[in-house]
Amino acid sequence: MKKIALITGGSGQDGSYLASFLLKKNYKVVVADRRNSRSDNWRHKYLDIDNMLIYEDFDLSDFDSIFRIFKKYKFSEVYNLAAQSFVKSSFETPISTANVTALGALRILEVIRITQKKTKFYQASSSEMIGNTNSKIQNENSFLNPRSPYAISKVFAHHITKNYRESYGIFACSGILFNHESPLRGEEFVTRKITKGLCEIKLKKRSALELGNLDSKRDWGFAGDYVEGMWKILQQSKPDDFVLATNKSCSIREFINHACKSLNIKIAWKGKGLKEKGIDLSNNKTIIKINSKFYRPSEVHSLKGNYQKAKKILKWRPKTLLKDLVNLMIREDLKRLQKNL
Ligand code: NDP
Ligand code: GDR
Repeated sequence: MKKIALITGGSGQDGSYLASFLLKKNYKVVVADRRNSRSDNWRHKYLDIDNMLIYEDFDLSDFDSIFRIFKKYKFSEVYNLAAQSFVKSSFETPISTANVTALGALRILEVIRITQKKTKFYQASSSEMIGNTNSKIQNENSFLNPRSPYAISKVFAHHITKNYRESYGIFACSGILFNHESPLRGEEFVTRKITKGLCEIKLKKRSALELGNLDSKRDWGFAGDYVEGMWKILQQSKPDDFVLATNKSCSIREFINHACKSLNIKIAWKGKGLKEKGIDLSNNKTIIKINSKFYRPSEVHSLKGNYQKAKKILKWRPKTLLKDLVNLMIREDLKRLQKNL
């Protein structure tokens, strides 16, 4: 009998890589999403898996739609990846973010408790829960000081997952994942905004790119590596929570430097704060400008994850170096732009 996995948010970046990974492991994969999320299905087409998945319409804010899917299939594993996942938007839509990102996890856990207590549950927890911290490197035991409605919603989902594990014996786990990127990253997130924007500048399709705070530091890995960690978390004999990260971090400015190097653009930085500019030394043109509209009301300044527990117990490690990740994202963005995709 094939194992059946449910992926909520299966049309997003992680959901797409996870679906591809689970298909290779011979799972039957059910992708649950809002229908509009897959109108062009570009991520599944990119991975060539769009004909191999079962699609179910659902909304994480709607208990009935979750219940209906659980009545139709008996799941071995459920990966709850659906969320309003853009931190900046959560300041503008805090209530709907909490409804989906916080209560959505509880809705699924309730359905599992009522209907399929043996189903294993994975919650997509986030390093944003740790928020601002005095420690240079963070792990599963770090103090949580979330800085956005998104991060606070993830803290609720994280704790309720632990509570259902402890109260009802459900195999419920959280992966506390630090930022992970790929050519399938949404264009609103800073890495993809940078790789796509700089490729457009290189191809003379735009003159400059506007960004917000360049000083914040993130620990960036490759999404394709992280979905393997998600699966490994659910294959253990005991349910537990794990950090997946790279143990390295760099600022947004340094990420831009990597991307410029990949495109053979020589960039120099001038000015500070809102007046800072990135200048293309080949023609003296400003290619990076700062716009205060991309700043957040409260920022997470620096994150770097310690993945020792995952290394020891899951035998997981990140395989892709940041430089290779940037090169991959640039290569794919150039290809798409040249084909006008
Ligand atoms: P994406 O934003 O790419 O994917 C999230 C998916 O959730 C989208 O397909 C989205 O669909 C769907 N979704 C949003 N709201 C609802 C809803 N009400 N009902 C059903 N589906 C909904 O995120 P990622 O793939 O990058 O991340 C996956 C998960 O991991 C998220 O929960 C994120 O918060 C978390 N995470 C991500 C990290 C990262 O660096 N990528 C790090 C740590 C945690 P739509 O297109 O319609 O909005
Ligand atoms: P993050 O990712 O908030 O870490 O959440 P994002 O790429 O949005 O921001 C990273 C940092 O870049 C700064 N920044 C900008 N960000 C965006 N999006 N656009 C800009 O123009 C810009 N300029 C500077 C931000 O201020 C921030 O400091 C991601 C999401 O995937 C979450 O769902 C996930 O939980 C965390 O990673 C871990």
